[in-house]
Amino acid sequence: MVPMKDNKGRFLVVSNRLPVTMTSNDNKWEAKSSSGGLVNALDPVLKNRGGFWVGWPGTCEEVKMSVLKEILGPISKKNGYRFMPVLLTKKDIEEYYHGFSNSVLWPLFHDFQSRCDFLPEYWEGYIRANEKFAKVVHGHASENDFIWVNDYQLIPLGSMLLNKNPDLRSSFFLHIPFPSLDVFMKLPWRKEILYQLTCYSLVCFQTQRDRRNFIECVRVFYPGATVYGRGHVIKVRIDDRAFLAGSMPISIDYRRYSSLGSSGPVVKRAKQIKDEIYTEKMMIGVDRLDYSKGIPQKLKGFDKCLQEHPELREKLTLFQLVIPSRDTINEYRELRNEIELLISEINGKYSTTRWTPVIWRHGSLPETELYAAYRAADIAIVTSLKDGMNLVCKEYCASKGRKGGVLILSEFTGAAIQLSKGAVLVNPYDVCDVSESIYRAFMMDEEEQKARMKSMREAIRRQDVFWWVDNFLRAAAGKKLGDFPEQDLPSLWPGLFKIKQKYNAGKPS
Ligand code: GDG
Repeated sequence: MVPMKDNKGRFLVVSNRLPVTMTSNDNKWEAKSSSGGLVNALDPVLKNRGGFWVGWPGTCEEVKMSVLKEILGPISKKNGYRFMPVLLTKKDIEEYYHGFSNSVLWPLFHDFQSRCDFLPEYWEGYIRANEKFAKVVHGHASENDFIWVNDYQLIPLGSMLLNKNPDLRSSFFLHIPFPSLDVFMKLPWRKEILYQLTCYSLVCFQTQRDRRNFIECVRVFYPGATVYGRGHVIKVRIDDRAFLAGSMPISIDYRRYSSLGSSGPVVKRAKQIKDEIYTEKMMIGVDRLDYSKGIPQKLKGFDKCLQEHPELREKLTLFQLVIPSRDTINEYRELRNEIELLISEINGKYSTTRWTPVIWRHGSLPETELYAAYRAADIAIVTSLKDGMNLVCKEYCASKGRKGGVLILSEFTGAAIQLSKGAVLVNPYDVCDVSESIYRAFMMDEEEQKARMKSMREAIRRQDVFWWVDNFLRAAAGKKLGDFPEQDLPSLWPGLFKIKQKYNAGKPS
Protein backbone atom coordinates (compact mmCIF):
# COMPACT_ATOMS: atom_id res chain seq x y z
CA MET A 1 0.00 0.00 0.00
CA VAL A 2 1.32 3.47 -0.84
CA PRO A 3 1.54 5.66 2.28
CA MET A 4 -0.06 9.00 1.54
CA LYS A 5 1.03 11.99 3.52
CA ASP A 6 -1.72 14.59 4.01
CA ASN A 7 -4.06 12.55 1.91
CA LYS A 8 -7.58 13.69 2.72
CA GLY A 9 -8.97 10.92 0.61
CA ARG A 10 -9.33 10.49 -3.11
CA PHE A 11 -11.89 8.88 -5.30
CA LEU A 12 -10.86 5.44 -6.50
CA VAL A 13 -13.26 3.85 -8.95
CA VAL A 14 -12.72 0.22 -9.88
CA SER A 15 -14.53 -1.48 -12.74
CA ASN A 16 -13.79 -4.33 -15.09
CA ARG A 17 -12.93 -1.98 -17.95
CA LEU A 18 -11.18 1.34 -18.06
CA PRO A 19 -13.21 3.98 -19.89
CA VAL A 20 -10.84 3.47 -22.84
CA THR A 21 -9.86 0.42 -24.85
CA MET A 22 -6.31 -0.05 -26.10
CA THR A 23 -6.04 -1.43 -29.60
CA SER A 24 -3.02 -2.08 -31.79
CA ASN A 25 -2.73 -1.86 -35.51
CA ASP A 26 0.59 -2.81 -37.08
CA ASN A 27 2.25 -2.40 -33.67
CA LYS A 28 0.82 1.10 -33.33
CA TRP A 29 -1.20 1.48 -30.17
CA GLU A 30 -4.17 3.74 -29.70
CA ALA A 31 -6.93 4.15 -27.12
CA LYS A 32 -10.56 4.50 -28.05
CA SER A 33 -13.17 5.63 -25.56
CA SER A 34 -15.52 2.88 -24.52
CA SER A 35 -19.24 3.58 -24.34
CA GLY A 36 -21.66 1.83 -22.05
CA GLY A 37 -23.92 2.62 -19.14
CA LEU A 38 -21.31 2.35 -16.41
CA VAL A 39 -18.72 4.52 -18.15
CA ASN A 40 -21.28 7.15 -19.14
CA ALA A 41 -22.53 7.38 -15.58
CA LEU A 42 -19.18 7.45 -13.76
CA ASP A 43 -17.05 9.54 -16.10
CA PRO A 44 -18.80 12.88 -15.27
CA VAL A 45 -18.47 12.06 -11.59
CA LEU A 46 -14.74 11.45 -11.65
CA LYS A 47 -13.90 14.16 -14.17
CA ASN A 48 -11.31 16.66 -12.93
CA ARG A 49 -11.36 15.34 -9.36
CA GLY A 50 -7.90 13.85 -9.57
CA GLY A 51 -8.88 10.37 -8.49
CA PHE A 52 -8.09 7.02 -10.05
CA TRP A 53 -9.94 4.67 -12.31
CA VAL A 54 -8.65 1.12 -12.04
CA GLY A 55 -9.62 -1.33 -14.76
CA TRP A 56 -8.57 -3.62 -17.59
CA PRO A 57 -7.45 -1.66 -20.68
CA GLY A 58 -9.16 -4.08 -23.06
CA THR A 59 -6.12 -5.89 -24.48
CA CYS A 60 -4.26 -9.07 -23.57
CA GLU A 61 -1.31 -8.24 -25.78
CA GLU A 62 1.84 -7.18 -24.03
CA VAL A 63 2.00 -3.41 -23.87
CA LYS A 64 5.17 -1.71 -22.69
CA MET A 65 4.78 0.64 -19.74
CA SER A 66 6.31 3.45 -21.81
CA VAL A 67 3.59 2.91 -24.42
CA LEU A 68 0.86 2.86 -21.79
CA LYS A 69 2.21 6.09 -20.41
CA GLU A 70 2.40 7.67 -23.82
CA ILE A 71 -1.16 6.70 -24.73
CA LEU A 72 -3.00 6.94 -21.43
CA GLY A 73 -1.11 9.94 -20.02
CA PRO A 74 -2.66 12.62 -22.23
CA ILE A 75 -6.14 11.07 -21.87
CA SER A 76 -5.76 10.98 -18.09
CA LYS A 77 -4.75 14.62 -18.19
CA LYS A 78 -7.68 15.58 -20.39
CA ASN A 79 -10.16 13.68 -18.20
CA GLY A 80 -8.70 14.93 -14.94
CA TYR A 81 -8.18 11.55 -13.30
CA ARG A 82 -5.58 8.81 -13.57
CA PHE A 83 -6.08 5.55 -15.41
CA MET A 84 -4.57 2.57 -13.60
CA PRO A 85 -4.52 -0.47 -15.89
CA VAL A 86 -4.86 -4.02 -14.60
CA LEU A 87 -3.16 -6.38 -17.04
CA LEU A 88 -4.93 -9.67 -17.66
CA THR A 89 -3.89 -12.71 -19.63
CA LYS A 90 -5.93 -14.39 -22.37
CA LYS A 91 -6.70 -17.20 -19.94
CA ASP A 92 -7.94 -14.66 -17.38
CA ILE A 93 -10.21 -13.04 -19.92
CA GLU A 94 -11.49 -16.40 -21.11
CA GLU A 95 -12.31 -17.69 -17.63
CA TYR A 96 -12.97 -14.56 -15.58
CA TYR A 97 -14.63 -12.30 -18.15
CA HIS A 98 -16.21 -14.48 -20.86
CA GLY A 99 -16.54 -17.34 -18.41
CA PHE A 100 -17.67 -16.56 -14.89
CA SER A 101 -18.78 -12.96 -15.46
CA ASN A 102 -20.61 -13.34 -18.73
CA SER A 103 -21.55 -17.01 -18.89
CA VAL A 104 -22.51 -17.43 -15.24
CA LEU A 105 -23.32 -14.22 -13.36
CA TRP A 106 -24.72 -12.16 -16.25
CA PRO A 107 -27.28 -14.76 -17.42
CA LEU A 108 -28.16 -15.90 -13.90
CA PHE A 109 -28.69 -12.39 -12.55
CA HIS A 110 -30.87 -11.58 -15.60
CA ASP A 111 -33.00 -14.72 -14.94
CA PHE A 112 -31.63 -16.74 -17.87
CA GLN A 113 -30.53 -19.79 -15.87
CA SER A 114 -30.59 -22.05 -18.89
CA ARG A 115 -27.86 -19.95 -20.54
CA CYS A 116 -25.44 -20.47 -17.64
CA ASP A 117 -22.27 -22.53 -17.97
CA PHE A 118 -21.26 -23.39 -14.40
CA LEU A 119 -17.68 -24.53 -15.09
CA PRO A 120 -15.36 -24.79 -12.05
CA GLU A 121 -12.42 -23.34 -14.02
CA TYR A 122 -14.48 -20.18 -14.63
CA TRP A 123 -14.74 -19.70 -10.87
CA GLU A 124 -10.97 -20.22 -10.47
CA GLY A 125 -10.28 -17.64 -13.19
CA TYR A 126 -12.72 -15.21 -11.57
CA ILE A 127 -10.88 -15.41 -8.25
CA ARG A 128 -7.46 -15.20 -9.94
CA ALA A 129 -8.37 -12.08 -11.93
CA ASN A 130 -9.94 -10.42 -8.91
CA GLU A 131 -6.67 -10.99 -7.04
CA LYS A 132 -4.91 -9.03 -9.79
CA PHE A 133 -7.33 -6.14 -9.38
CA ALA A 134 -6.82 -6.33 -5.60
CA LYS A 135 -3.03 -6.06 -6.03
CA VAL A 136 -3.30 -2.89 -8.10
CA VAL A 137 -5.86 -1.27 -5.80
CA HIS A 138 -3.87 -2.22 -2.71
CA GLY A 139 -0.75 -0.79 -4.36
CA HIS A 140 -2.39 2.59 -4.78
CA ALA A 141 -5.02 3.06 -2.16
CA SER A 142 -4.65 4.58 1.23
CA GLU A 143 -7.05 4.11 4.13
CA ASN A 144 -8.46 7.61 3.55
CA ASP A 145 -9.45 6.92 -0.02
CA PHE A 146 -12.97 6.21 -1.04
CA ILE A 147 -12.82 2.91 -2.91
CA TRP A 148 -15.83 2.34 -5.11
CA VAL A 149 -16.03 -1.10 -6.71
CA ASN A 150 -18.42 -1.54 -9.61
CA ASP A 151 -20.39 -4.44 -10.89
CA TYR A 152 -20.66 -8.20 -11.01
CA GLN A 153 -17.19 -8.86 -12.40
CA LEU A 154 -15.60 -7.68 -9.15
CA ILE A 155 -17.76 -9.04 -6.31
CA PRO A 156 -14.81 -10.72 -4.45
CA LEU A 157 -12.60 -7.61 -4.55
CA GLY A 158 -13.81 -6.04 -1.27
CA SER A 159 -13.09 -9.18 0.77
CA MET A 160 -9.65 -9.53 -0.87
CA LEU A 161 -8.74 -5.94 0.03
CA LEU A 162 -9.80 -6.55 3.62
CA ASN A 163 -7.54 -9.59 3.75
CA LYS A 164 -4.63 -7.45 2.64
CA ASN A 165 -5.43 -4.63 5.03
CA PRO A 166 -8.46 -4.66 7.37
CA ASP A 167 -8.59 -0.84 7.20
CA LEU A 168 -9.07 -0.84 3.45
CA ARG A 169 -12.86 -0.65 3.43
CA SER A 170 -14.69 -0.41 0.14
CA SER A 171 -18.22 0.04 -1.21
CA PHE A 172 -19.91 -1.75 -4.05
CA PHE A 173 -22.56 -0.94 -6.63
CA LEU A 174 -24.26 -3.66 -8.65
CA HIS A 175 -25.32 -2.26 -12.03
CA ILE A 176 -27.29 -5.34 -13.04
CA PRO A 177 -30.32 -6.85 -11.29
CA PHE A 178 -30.00 -9.13 -8.26
CA PRO A 179 -32.08 -12.29 -8.80
CA SER A 180 -34.73 -13.77 -6.57
CA LEU A 181 -33.78 -16.46 -4.03
CA ASP A 182 -34.85 -19.46 -6.11
CA VAL A 183 -32.75 -18.28 -9.06
CA PHE A 184 -29.74 -17.37 -6.90
CA MET A 185 -29.83 -20.81 -5.25
CA LYS A 186 -28.80 -22.39 -8.57
CA LEU A 187 -25.34 -20.82 -8.38
CA PRO A 188 -22.79 -23.45 -7.26
CA TRP A 189 -20.73 -20.67 -5.57
CA ARG A 190 -23.75 -19.00 -3.96
CA LYS A 191 -22.30 -19.08 -0.43
CA GLU A 192 -19.02 -17.51 -1.53
CA ILE A 193 -20.66 -14.80 -3.65
CA LEU A 194 -23.11 -13.88 -0.91
CA TYR A 195 -20.35 -13.79 1.69
CA GLN A 196 -18.20 -11.57 -0.54
CA LEU A 197 -21.07 -9.12 -0.98
CA THR A 198 -21.50 -8.86 2.77
CA CYS A 199 -17.83 -7.82 3.17
CA TYR A 200 -18.39 -4.35 1.69
CA SER A 201 -19.17 -1.39 3.96
CA LEU A 202 -22.00 -0.57 1.60
CA VAL A 203 -23.50 -2.91 -0.97
CA CYS A 204 -25.86 -1.05 -3.22
CA PHE A 205 -28.47 -2.06 -5.80
CA GLN A 206 -30.38 -0.23 -8.51
CA THR A 207 -33.86 -0.84 -7.08
CA GLN A 208 -35.63 -1.82 -3.88
CA ARG A 209 -36.70 -5.03 -5.62
CA ASP A 210 -33.06 -6.06 -6.16
CA ARG A 211 -32.20 -5.25 -2.58
CA ARG A 212 -35.22 -7.20 -1.34
CA ASN A 213 -33.99 -10.22 -3.28
CA PHE A 214 -30.52 -9.84 -1.76
CA ILE A 215 -31.88 -9.51 1.80
CA GLU A 216 -34.00 -12.60 1.29
CA CYS A 217 -30.86 -14.56 0.35
CA VAL A 218 -28.99 -13.14 3.37
CA ARG A 219 -31.79 -14.29 5.68
CA VAL A 220 -31.64 -17.82 4.28
CA PHE A 221 -27.85 -18.18 4.41
CA TYR A 222 -27.42 -16.32 7.71
CA PRO A 223 -30.54 -17.14 9.77
CA GLY A 224 -29.29 -14.98 12.67
CA ALA A 225 -28.98 -11.84 10.49
CA THR A 226 -30.88 -8.76 11.63
CA VAL A 227 -32.00 -5.93 9.39
CA TYR A 228 -32.63 -2.40 10.65
CA GLY A 229 -34.23 0.64 9.04
CA ARG A 230 -36.14 1.51 5.89
CA GLY A 231 -35.66 3.72 2.86
CA HIS A 232 -32.64 4.08 0.58
CA VAL A 233 -30.16 2.63 3.07
CA ILE A 234 -30.67 -0.07 5.68
CA LYS A 235 -28.29 -1.76 8.10
CA VAL A 236 -27.61 -5.48 8.23
CA ARG A 237 -25.91 -7.26 11.11
CA ILE A 238 -24.50 -10.79 10.85
CA ASP A 239 -22.91 -11.93 14.12
CA ASP A 240 -20.26 -9.32 14.92
CA ARG A 241 -20.16 -7.76 11.42
CA ALA A 242 -22.39 -4.99 10.15
CA PHE A 243 -22.78 -3.43 6.73
CA LEU A 244 -25.19 -1.20 4.84
CA ALA A 245 -27.43 -2.24 1.98
CA GLY A 246 -28.69 0.49 -0.32
CA SER A 247 -31.00 0.92 -3.27
CA MET A 248 -30.24 3.92 -5.49
CA PRO A 249 -31.18 4.22 -9.14
CA ILE A 250 -28.26 5.27 -11.31
CA SER A 251 -28.88 8.11 -13.71
CA ILE A 252 -27.39 10.50 -16.25
CA ASP A 253 -25.87 13.97 -16.22
CA TYR A 254 -29.29 15.45 -16.99
CA ARG A 255 -28.21 19.08 -17.46
CA ARG A 256 -25.43 18.18 -19.83
CA TYR A 257 -27.60 15.94 -21.96
CA SER A 258 -30.56 18.28 -22.05
CA SER A 259 -28.38 21.17 -23.18
CA LEU A 260 -26.62 18.92 -25.67
CA GLY A 261 -30.03 17.88 -27.03
CA SER A 262 -31.04 21.53 -27.52
CA SER A 263 -27.68 22.68 -28.90
CA GLY A 264 -27.47 24.16 -32.41
CA PRO A 265 -25.54 21.33 -34.11
CA VAL A 266 -27.76 18.62 -32.58
CA VAL A 267 -31.02 20.40 -33.48
CA LYS A 268 -29.73 21.02 -37.03
CA ARG A 269 -28.65 17.41 -37.47
CA ALA A 270 -31.94 16.16 -36.00
CA LYS A 271 -33.82 18.06 -38.72
CA GLN A 272 -31.63 16.48 -41.39
CA ILE A 273 -32.25 13.00 -39.95
CA LYS A 274 -36.01 13.60 -40.01
CA ASP A 275 -35.80 14.66 -43.66
CA GLU A 276 -33.64 11.66 -44.51
CA ILE A 277 -36.00 9.23 -42.76
CA TYR A 278 -38.82 10.65 -44.82
CA THR A 279 -41.77 9.09 -42.94
CA GLU A 280 -44.16 11.06 -40.73
CA LYS A 281 -42.72 9.54 -37.58
CA MET A 282 -39.51 7.85 -36.50
CA MET A 283 -39.07 5.38 -33.65
CA ILE A 284 -35.60 4.80 -32.19
CA GLY A 285 -34.09 1.77 -30.43
CA VAL A 286 -30.55 1.88 -28.95
CA ASP A 287 -29.30 -1.34 -27.39
CA ARG A 288 -26.10 -3.20 -26.79
CA LEU A 289 -26.10 -6.50 -28.65
CA ASP A 290 -27.31 -8.66 -25.79
CA TYR A 291 -30.09 -11.20 -25.34
CA SER A 292 -31.23 -9.34 -22.19
CA LYS A 293 -32.13 -6.29 -24.28
CA GLY A 294 -35.04 -8.00 -26.06
CA ILE A 295 -34.22 -6.78 -29.58
CA PRO A 296 -35.96 -9.71 -31.35
CA GLN A 297 -39.07 -9.12 -29.20
CA LYS A 298 -39.08 -5.47 -30.30
CA LEU A 299 -38.82 -6.43 -33.96
CA LYS A 300 -41.59 -9.02 -33.68
CA GLY A 301 -43.82 -6.44 -32.00
CA PHE A 302 -43.11 -3.93 -34.77
CA ASP A 303 -43.86 -6.57 -37.39
CA LYS A 304 -47.20 -7.35 -35.73
CA CYS A 305 -48.05 -3.67 -35.49
CA LEU A 306 -47.49 -3.15 -39.22
CA GLN A 307 -49.59 -6.22 -39.91
CA GLU A 308 -52.49 -5.22 -37.62
CA HIS A 309 -52.39 -1.51 -38.44
CA PRO A 310 -51.57 -1.19 -42.13
CA GLU A 311 -52.34 2.54 -41.89
CA LEU A 312 -48.93 2.92 -40.19
CA ARG A 313 -47.09 1.63 -43.22
CA GLU A 314 -45.04 4.34 -44.94
CA LYS A 315 -45.70 6.50 -41.87
CA LEU A 316 -43.44 4.99 -39.22
CA THR A 317 -39.79 3.95 -39.50
CA LEU A 318 -37.80 2.12 -36.85
CA PHE A 319 -34.18 3.24 -36.55
CA GLN A 320 -32.41 0.53 -34.55
CA LEU A 321 -28.88 1.08 -33.35
CA VAL A 322 -27.15 -2.11 -32.14
CA ILE A 323 -23.90 -1.56 -30.28
CA PRO A 324 -21.43 -4.42 -30.82
CA SER A 325 -20.76 -6.32 -27.62
CA ARG A 326 -18.96 -9.54 -26.64
CA ASP A 327 -18.85 -10.44 -30.32
CA THR A 328 -16.29 -13.19 -29.87
CA ILE A 329 -18.93 -15.28 -28.08
CA ASN A 330 -20.94 -17.61 -30.30
CA GLU A 331 -24.25 -16.84 -28.65
CA TYR A 332 -23.86 -13.15 -29.42
CA ARG A 333 -23.01 -13.85 -33.06
CA GLU A 334 -26.15 -15.99 -33.26
CA LEU A 335 -28.19 -13.16 -31.79
CA ARG A 336 -26.85 -10.83 -34.43
CA ASN A 337 -27.86 -13.31 -37.13
CA GLU A 338 -31.35 -13.61 -35.64
CA ILE A 339 -31.72 -9.81 -35.61
CA GLU A 340 -30.53 -9.51 -39.20
CA LEU A 341 -32.97 -12.20 -40.28
CA LEU A 342 -35.93 -10.58 -38.53
CA ILE A 343 -35.08 -7.19 -40.01
CA SER A 344 -34.79 -8.57 -43.51
CA GLU A 345 -38.11 -10.39 -43.08
CA ILE A 346 -39.87 -7.18 -42.03
CA ASN A 347 -38.24 -5.15 -44.76
CA GLY A 348 -38.97 -7.89 -47.30
CA LYS A 349 -42.65 -7.97 -46.31
CA TYR A 350 -43.52 -4.28 -46.12
CA SER A 351 -40.90 -2.19 -47.99
CA THR A 352 -42.10 -0.03 -50.84
CA THR A 353 -40.10 1.94 -53.37
CA ARG A 354 -40.36 4.93 -51.01
CA TRP A 355 -40.01 3.27 -47.63
CA THR A 356 -37.85 0.83 -45.67
CA PRO A 357 -39.56 -0.02 -42.34
CA VAL A 358 -36.39 -0.83 -40.35
CA ILE A 359 -33.12 1.01 -40.78
CA TRP A 360 -30.43 -0.45 -38.59
CA ARG A 361 -26.82 0.05 -37.80
CA HIS A 362 -24.43 -2.33 -36.10
CA GLY A 363 -21.91 0.05 -34.56
CA SER A 364 -21.59 3.10 -32.39
CA LEU A 365 -22.38 6.70 -33.24
CA PRO A 366 -20.51 9.78 -32.06
CA GLU A 367 -22.29 11.43 -29.15
CA THR A 368 -23.74 14.37 -31.10
CA GLU A 369 -25.07 12.02 -33.78
CA LEU A 370 -26.69 9.82 -31.12
CA TYR A 371 -28.35 12.82 -29.49
CA ALA A 372 -29.51 14.14 -32.85
CA ALA A 373 -31.11 10.74 -33.47
CA TYR A 374 -32.79 10.81 -30.04
CA ARG A 375 -33.99 14.34 -30.71
CA ALA A 376 -35.35 13.43 -34.12
CA ALA A 377 -37.22 10.41 -32.80
CA ASP A 378 -40.96 10.76 -32.06
CA ILE A 379 -40.90 7.50 -30.14
CA ALA A 380 -38.17 5.62 -28.26
CA ILE A 381 -38.66 1.93 -27.58
CA VAL A 382 -36.89 -0.16 -24.90
CA THR A 383 -37.97 -3.80 -24.65
CA SER A 384 -35.36 -5.28 -22.30
CA LEU A 385 -36.33 -8.68 -20.90
CA LYS A 386 -34.51 -7.58 -17.76
CA ASP A 387 -32.27 -4.55 -17.22
CA GLY A 388 -30.57 -3.22 -14.08
CA MET A 389 -31.62 0.33 -14.91
CA ASN A 390 -31.36 1.32 -18.63
CA LEU A 391 -29.89 4.73 -19.30
CA VAL A 392 -30.97 5.00 -22.92
CA CYS A 393 -34.55 5.82 -21.92
CA LYS A 394 -33.34 8.57 -19.58
CA GLU A 395 -31.07 10.02 -22.26
CA TYR A 396 -33.96 10.08 -24.73
CA CYS A 397 -36.15 12.08 -22.34
CA ALA A 398 -33.31 14.51 -21.55
CA SER A 399 -32.60 15.12 -25.23
CA LYS A 400 -36.17 16.15 -26.07
CA GLY A 401 -36.02 19.55 -24.31
CA ARG A 402 -39.58 20.79 -23.86
CA LYS A 403 -40.78 18.86 -26.87
CA GLY A 404 -43.07 15.88 -26.80
CA GLY A 405 -42.05 12.35 -27.68
CA VAL A 406 -43.24 9.00 -26.38
CA LEU A 407 -41.22 6.47 -24.42
CA ILE A 408 -42.24 2.82 -24.67
CA LEU A 409 -40.49 1.12 -21.76
CA SER A 410 -40.23 -2.48 -20.62
CA GLU A 411 -41.71 -3.18 -17.19
CA PHE A 412 -38.58 -5.21 -16.46
CA THR A 413 -36.11 -2.32 -16.45
CA GLY A 414 -35.05 -0.64 -13.21
CA ALA A 415 -36.03 2.67 -14.87
CA ALA A 416 -39.68 1.59 -15.14
CA ILE A 417 -40.13 2.22 -11.42
CA GLN A 418 -39.07 5.87 -11.73
CA LEU A 419 -40.69 6.59 -15.09
CA SER A 420 -43.94 4.67 -14.65
CA LYS A 421 -46.12 7.80 -14.76
CA GLY A 422 -44.84 9.06 -18.08
CA ALA A 423 -43.82 5.99 -20.06
CA VAL A 424 -46.02 3.56 -21.94
CA LEU A 425 -45.10 0.44 -20.01
CA VAL A 426 -44.90 -2.79 -21.91
CA ASN A 427 -44.38 -6.50 -21.28
CA PRO A 428 -41.79 -7.40 -23.95
CA TYR A 429 -42.74 -11.09 -23.80
CA ASP A 430 -46.24 -10.17 -25.02
CA VAL A 431 -46.02 -9.49 -28.75
CA CYS A 432 -49.57 -8.06 -28.81
CA ASP A 433 -48.72 -5.65 -26.00
CA VAL A 434 -45.59 -4.46 -27.85
CA SER A 435 -47.57 -4.04 -31.06
CA GLU A 436 -50.43 -2.12 -29.40
CA SER A 437 -48.01 0.06 -27.44
CA ILE A 438 -46.33 1.11 -30.68
CA TYR A 439 -49.74 1.94 -32.15
CA ARG A 440 -50.73 3.89 -29.04
CA ALA A 441 -47.46 5.81 -29.07
CA PHE A 442 -47.94 6.65 -32.74
CA MET A 443 -51.47 7.94 -32.14
CA MET A 444 -50.78 9.86 -28.90
CA ASP A 445 -51.70 13.54 -29.14
CA GLU A 446 -49.18 16.29 -28.56
CA GLU A 447 -50.68 17.43 -25.27
CA GLU A 448 -50.51 14.02 -23.65
CA GLN A 449 -46.98 13.51 -24.98
CA LYS A 450 -45.79 16.76 -23.44
CA ALA A 451 -47.41 16.06 -20.06
CA ARG A 452 -45.88 12.58 -19.90
CA MET A 453 -42.47 13.82 -21.01
CA LYS A 454 -42.55 16.60 -18.44
CA SER A 455 -43.16 14.18 -15.59
CA MET A 456 -40.34 11.88 -16.76
CA ARG A 457 -37.89 14.74 -17.27
CA GLU A 458 -38.70 16.02 -13.78
CA ALA A 459 -38.04 12.60 -12.25
CA ILE A 460 -34.70 12.30 -14.09
CA ARG A 461 -33.67 15.87 -13.27
CA ARG A 462 -34.45 15.40 -9.56
CA GLN A 463 -32.46 12.19 -9.32
CA ASP A 464 -29.62 12.71 -11.76
CA VAL A 465 -26.20 11.06 -11.66
CA PHE A 466 -24.91 13.60 -9.12
CA TRP A 467 -27.84 12.83 -6.81
CA TRP A 468 -26.94 9.17 -7.17
CA VAL A 469 -23.29 9.65 -6.36
CA ASP A 470 -23.99 12.06 -3.48
CA ASN A 471 -26.36 9.56 -1.91
CA PHE A 472 -23.93 6.73 -2.41
CA LEU A 473 -21.06 8.72 -0.85
CA ARG A 474 -23.21 9.94 2.03
CA ALA A 475 -24.29 6.41 2.85
CA ALA A 476 -20.84 4.88 2.44
CA ALA A 477 -18.59 7.50 3.93
CA GLY A 478 -20.70 10.37 5.25
CA LYS A 479 -19.34 12.50 2.39
CA LYS A 480 -20.72 14.18 -0.69
CA LEU A 481 -19.28 14.81 -4.12
CA GLY A 482 -18.33 18.38 -3.12
CA ASP A 483 -15.89 16.87 -0.61
CA PHE A 484 -13.82 15.75 -3.59
CA PRO A 485 -13.41 19.16 -5.28
CA GLU A 486 -12.40 19.64 -8.88
CA GLN A 487 -8.71 20.45 -9.06
CA ASP A 488 -5.76 21.29 -11.22
CA LEU A 489 -3.79 18.15 -11.63
CA PRO A 490 -0.02 18.24 -11.50
CA SER A 491 1.56 15.16 -13.00
CA LEU A 492 -0.87 12.37 -13.59
CA TRP A 493 1.63 9.60 -14.03
CA PRO A 494 4.21 9.35 -11.28
CA GLY A 495 2.45 6.44 -9.64
CA LEU A 496 2.36 4.26 -12.70
CA PHE A 497 5.98 3.21 -12.60
CA LYS A 498 5.73 2.17 -8.98
CA ILE A 499 3.37 -0.58 -9.93
CA LYS A 500 5.47 -1.87 -12.82
CA GLN A 501 7.11 -4.51 -10.71
CA LYS A 502 3.86 -5.54 -9.09
CA TYR A 503 2.48 -6.19 -12.55
CA ASN A 504 5.20 -8.62 -13.47
CA ALA A 505 3.34 -11.44 -11.82
CA GLY A 506 0.27 -10.72 -13.92
CA LYS A 507 2.02 -10.03 -17.20
CA PRO A 508 0.13 -11.28 -20.23
CA SER A 509 1.42 -14.55 -21.61
C1 GDG B 1 -25.37 -1.57 -17.64
C2 GDG B 1 -26.69 -2.24 -17.23
C3 GDG B 1 -27.46 -0.02 -16.38
C4 GDG B 1 -25.11 3.28 -26.74
N1 GDG B 1 -24.86 3.40 -28.05
C5 GDG B 1 -24.05 4.44 -28.21
C6 GDG B 1 -23.79 4.98 -26.96
N2 GDG B 1 -24.44 4.23 -26.08
C7 GDG B 1 -24.51 4.45 -24.64
C8 GDG B 1 -25.85 5.02 -24.27
C9 GDG B 1 -25.98 4.61 -22.80
C10 GDG B 1 -25.15 3.33 -22.74
O1 GDG B 1 -24.41 3.22 -23.94
C11 GDG B 1 -26.02 2.09 -22.59
O2 GDG B 1 -26.46 2.09 -21.25
P1 GDG B 1 -27.61 1.14 -20.69
O3 GDG B 1 -27.88 1.55 -19.30
O4 GDG B 1 -28.79 1.27 -21.57
O5 GDG B 1 -27.09 -0.36 -20.80
P2 GDG B 1 -25.73 -1.22 -20.42
O6 GDG B 1 -24.59 -0.80 -21.27
O7 GDG B 1 -26.15 -2.64 -20.54
O8 GDG B 1 -25.39 -0.87 -18.90
C12 GDG B 1 -27.81 -1.22 -17.26
C13 GDG B 1 -26.09 0.51 -16.70
O9 GDG B 1 -25.10 -0.52 -16.65
C14 GDG B 1 -25.66 1.59 -15.71
O10 GDG B 1 -25.75 1.14 -14.40
O11 GDG B 1 -28.40 1.00 -16.63
O12 GDG B 1 -29.01 -1.81 -16.81
O13 GDG B 1 -26.99 -3.34 -18.08
O14 GDG B 1 -25.41 5.57 -21.95
O15 GDG B 1 -25.83 6.40 -24.49
N3 GDG B 1 -23.02 6.07 -26.79
C15 GDG B 1 -22.48 6.63 -27.91
N4 GDG B 1 -22.67 6.13 -29.16
C16 GDG B 1 -23.44 5.04 -29.35
O16 GDG B 1 -23.60 4.59 -30.48
N5 GDG B 1 -21.71 7.74 -27.78
